[in-house]
Amino acid sequence: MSSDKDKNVTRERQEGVAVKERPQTKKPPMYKVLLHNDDYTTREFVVLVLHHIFRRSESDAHTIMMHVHNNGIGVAGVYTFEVAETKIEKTKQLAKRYEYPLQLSLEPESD
Ligand code: TYC
Repeated sequence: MSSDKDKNVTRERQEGVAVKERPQTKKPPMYKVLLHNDDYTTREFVVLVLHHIFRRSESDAHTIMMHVHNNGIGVAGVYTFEVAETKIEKTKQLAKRYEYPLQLSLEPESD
């Protein structure tokens, strides 16, 4: 069986067209969504957000919320840029509706 690379080399030879030798397997850049502590947002609301928007189990949601409560900041999840932005936007809208000052931010995963 001839490999993709062999097919590409054949095409380059026959048609004079350079073709990428590797299929696009490169992983997209990933971003951490950070949750910030404050004195006004209720613990229950933060757990609700982590469970329903960030798809954490109830138990993980509670652990993450307590981590943020105790340390000032924590990771809600790691996503591609678009997914991260969408989750941040949904959370901000929900927080606004309930008049909580909950803050979130985005950070590249590798730094
Ligand atoms: N510190 C808040 C309280 O005691 C709870 C809280 C946790 C708020 C995490 C924000 O990202 C947060 N009610």
